[in-house]
Amino acid sequence: MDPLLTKLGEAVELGKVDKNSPYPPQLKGQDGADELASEALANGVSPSDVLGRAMVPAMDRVGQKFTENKIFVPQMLMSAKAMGAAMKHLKPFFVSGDVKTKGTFIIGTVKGDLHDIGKNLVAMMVEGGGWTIMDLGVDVNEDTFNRAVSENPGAIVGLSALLTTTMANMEEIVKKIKETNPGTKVLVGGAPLTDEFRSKIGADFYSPDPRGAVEYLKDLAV
Ligand code: B1M
Repeated sequence: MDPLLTKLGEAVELGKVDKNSPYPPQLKGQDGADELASEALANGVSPSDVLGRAMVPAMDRVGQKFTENKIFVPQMLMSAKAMGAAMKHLKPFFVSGDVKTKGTFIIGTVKGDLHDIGKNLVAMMVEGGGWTIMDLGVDVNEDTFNRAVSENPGAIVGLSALLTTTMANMEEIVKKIKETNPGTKVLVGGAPLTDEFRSKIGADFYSPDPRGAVEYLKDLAV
């Protein structure tokens, strides 16, 4: 693997945001995720390799260490921050400059859930697919989703959840959207979800990754 990708993976895993960040002490003065992602892209490494071979596996390692009680929430937060610093360099590659005409995609992480990295990636890729994005952020309840749908007739909705506890909240949100705005298509995703769960809660489509979301939306473009 490209040594820059190895270093980037380590920076994300250890939560080294940029060169100036003092954390973690053992990487003091060294490039962080910010510089390493920028350098890898400038050297011609593809954005999908930067994401798929360095950043996402690093977050998996973070999750694994958290499960094993080797790290705790503050370290996870630093890794998320480092991931965000690297992601900002990827955005221009995933988002085209095309006029956005395909419709509006409303996306949010459901109530109770603060994980936004996967949601942001989906938003970025869907935007790159030519959609106007309305990002409602994290911890979004059914009323906020509903208001956004009512104000944007015909919009498609995307719900993200990363916790087994918060994925249960999707059911209520889907129900409310479908009751108030019948015919609205709702797409769901996030690590703990399955298509069986999607079917149980009455959502229209489940995608395990941003690519599947983009493909699904292609068929719904106005
Ligand atoms: Co949290 N966390 N976390 N966390 N965290 C997980 C999810 C966990 C699996 C870690 C673990 O135990 N191994 C675990 C969940 C266990 C479970 O429920 N099964 C967990 C836990 C327990 C918690 C807390 C409860 C910890 C605590 O406080 N004791 C707490 C909950 C806070 C809350 O939300 N209320 C918590 C907090 C946090 C931080 C805030 C510290 C931080 C999030 C920061 C942020 O997002 N800004 C954090 C992090 C970083 C993680 C891990 C390490 C990484 C998540 C991530 O960003 N992955 C995570 C472990 C892991 O995932 N391996 C973990 C990278 C991202 C690209 O992948 O988000 O899966 P992902 O998105 C993917 C797909 O899922 C999909 O596409 C994306 C790209 O491929 N996708 C969609 C996502 N949304 C989609 C929507 C779609 C379609 C596809 O359509 C609409």
